[in-house]
Amino acid sequence: MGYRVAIVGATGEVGRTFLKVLEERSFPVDELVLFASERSEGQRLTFKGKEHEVKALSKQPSFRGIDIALFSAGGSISKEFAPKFASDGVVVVDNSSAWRMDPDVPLVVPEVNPEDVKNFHKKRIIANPNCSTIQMVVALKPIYDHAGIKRVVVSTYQSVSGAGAKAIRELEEQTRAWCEGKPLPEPKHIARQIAFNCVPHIDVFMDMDYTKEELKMLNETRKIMHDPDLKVSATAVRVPVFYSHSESVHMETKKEISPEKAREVLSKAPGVVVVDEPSKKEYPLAVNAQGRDEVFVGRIRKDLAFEPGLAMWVVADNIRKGAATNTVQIAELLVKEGLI
Ligand code: NAP
Ligand code: 3JM
Repeated sequence: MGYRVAIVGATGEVGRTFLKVLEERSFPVDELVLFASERSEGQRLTFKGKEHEVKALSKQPSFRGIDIALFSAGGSISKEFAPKFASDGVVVVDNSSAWRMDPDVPLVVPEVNPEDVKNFHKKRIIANPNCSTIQMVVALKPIYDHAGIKRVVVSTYQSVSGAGAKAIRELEEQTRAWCEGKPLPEPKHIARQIAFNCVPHIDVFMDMDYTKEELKMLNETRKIMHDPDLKVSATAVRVPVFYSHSESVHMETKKEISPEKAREVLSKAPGVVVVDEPSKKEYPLAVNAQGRDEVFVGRIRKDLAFEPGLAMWVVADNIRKGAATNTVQIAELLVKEGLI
């Protein structure tokens, strides 16, 4: 038996990756309905060798008959349309930040808190965490279970694809202009010049001069790990990389855990690949994680500031594990648990 699956934001970076991941993982799709803005109406996208026409979301009178909808069209579309889908009987898995902190909406990373998925009945919405949070919690969970974690200090090195298709073009255009010796076009989709630069500004500034992206890493991690006391201090930085986010993660653990033991528990953890042979120049790299679904962890070592503590380097494809793959894994959980 298959499902009637809708994709909202089908023409975007994440939306197109939904199509690939659903196909690769043989998700049981009986029928596919693709939505985007009116700008994309009539565009055709291929799924399993067959073309599907994109519909304008705003022109759709009803969503009845759809079993599950995967959303990636930004927070305001999710806020407006997820409840409409839900009241038409659809289960929504949403990629935006719109619903993540709602106490009636589960926030799920299947390797970390799969049991939460079943608590979606009040709103019929399940939230997919932020890309930077997802890869961090997949790497933290095995250490948390083994030694406990008191606090985390993380700096991110986030690729431009996290800001959508237009930000990818912005890096290309600035780089091309620089190579041709021309003046760089004004930044539009990333706060400042991104070519040959690092920009410590992702999403908007909030309380205490932290960005919303940095506070997502604190609040979402606490919700996913069910630990409101866990302290997370983040600096989120956009770097001139096209795909995959990298993170430097330093943590104070509750009990001593050696780097050898951490390597062992991480090697056995679901969705994690340990790449950690510095003498052979083997450590996780953004260019190697691109197109993969796992979270890569390396540079595992004792932290020199936290006692007891650990430091590590965590890399994953932000559009796949950070967005599309995690969402499809949530849909798979719903199927496995008989919830749709
Ligand atoms: P993108 O490449 O800019 O694509 C945006 C998509 O949203 C396009 O399909 C676009 O359709 C559609 N859209 C925009 N306005 C719309 C409207 N009024 N009605 C219907 N569809 C509309 O962005 P992306 O990288 O795919 O990301 C999309 C969203 O996913 C983000 O805004 C974010 O909320 C979420 N996201 C989450 C993560 C995560 O960490 N889990 C990572 C990346 C993105 P058109 O082509 O017709 O404009
Ligand atoms: C990743 O509403 C918007 O403009 C989307 C902003 C956005 C988000 C978000 O806040 O939903 C872009 C890229 C995310 C995210 O995953 O939090």
